[in-house]
Amino acid sequence: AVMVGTGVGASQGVLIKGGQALESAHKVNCIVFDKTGTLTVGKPVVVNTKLLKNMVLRDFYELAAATEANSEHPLAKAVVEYAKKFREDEENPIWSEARDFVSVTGHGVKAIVQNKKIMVGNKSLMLDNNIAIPIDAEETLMETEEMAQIGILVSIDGELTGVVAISDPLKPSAREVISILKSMDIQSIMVTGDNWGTAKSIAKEVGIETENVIAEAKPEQKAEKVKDLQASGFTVAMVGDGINDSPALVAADVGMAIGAGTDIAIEAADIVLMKSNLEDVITAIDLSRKTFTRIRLN
Ligand code: A99
Repeated sequence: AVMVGTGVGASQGVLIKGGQALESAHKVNCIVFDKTGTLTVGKPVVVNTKLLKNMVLRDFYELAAATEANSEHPLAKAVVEYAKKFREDEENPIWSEARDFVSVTGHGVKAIVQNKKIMVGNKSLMLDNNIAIPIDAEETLMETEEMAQIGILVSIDGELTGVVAISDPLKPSAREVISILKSMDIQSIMVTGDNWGTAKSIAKEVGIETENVIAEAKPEQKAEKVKDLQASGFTVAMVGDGINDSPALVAADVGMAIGAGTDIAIEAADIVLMKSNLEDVITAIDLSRKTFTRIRLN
């Protein structure tokens, strides 16, 4: 029956690495979810723009995207992707050359575009370059933070010109999955390395209670949380995609990795959701429940 169960799983895109994982899954009554890339898409997108100077949005994005085109940062990719919509030729989205590009790790980027000094980054990038942050920019930054977005600042020739709001959207099924798990008497918990503001706001959106959120967690702390829950009597599944989820995936009774995640997470997990669908957390538990009910009947 276990062989059948793992086979059925494989045919549904749920790779179960052995009988023990399939058996443990039917006892799971608590699931710890990583946030980024598990509950969220894991790929930030531009959701809003606030211009502080009178200028055309297309020109603003041309300067910002030409600068960001030189960076591999996920926020840079979001800006470049968004800028494409202002251009007819999608094949070649950047239409101005940037020179003297500088990347300031953890702060942002700078370059010269159309003979203008462009900077795109956070507050410290601006302050370190003696660029004043006006009150309306501060207010926009606070608003973005409240909505679990990242506000990045754009300056042109030393003047703050706009705030770009970027967010990593929830996976379309995330809210429903959490709600179905609740109806199955399975408690959901979210752990993330991100700050508390973003974490709480995403948790609210997805339907996880604030008391079941742990933010600013290091990889070892994710694993510790799993062990704490086990010590208080829960059978715990961990769902994650990143290298930093690996210790928790190993510690859990059932580690589930998102198929699109990192190889290290996939290796650490007992079950791999090959289609990267969050719904398959439920498929796996259902399958385990069916398999082990059947064994008991036989
Ligand atoms: C996040 N352009 C603009 N601002 C920048 C840039 C740039 N090229 N580089 C740095 N900054 P860092 P992190 P992350 O949506 O959260 C989903 O230490 C600024 O490690 O969480 C998300 N997501 O204000 O490199 C900018 O804290 O990446 C992400 O917040 O970033 C940034 O971000 O790894 C990634 O400097 C700050 C994948 O930069 C700190 C999925 C964006």
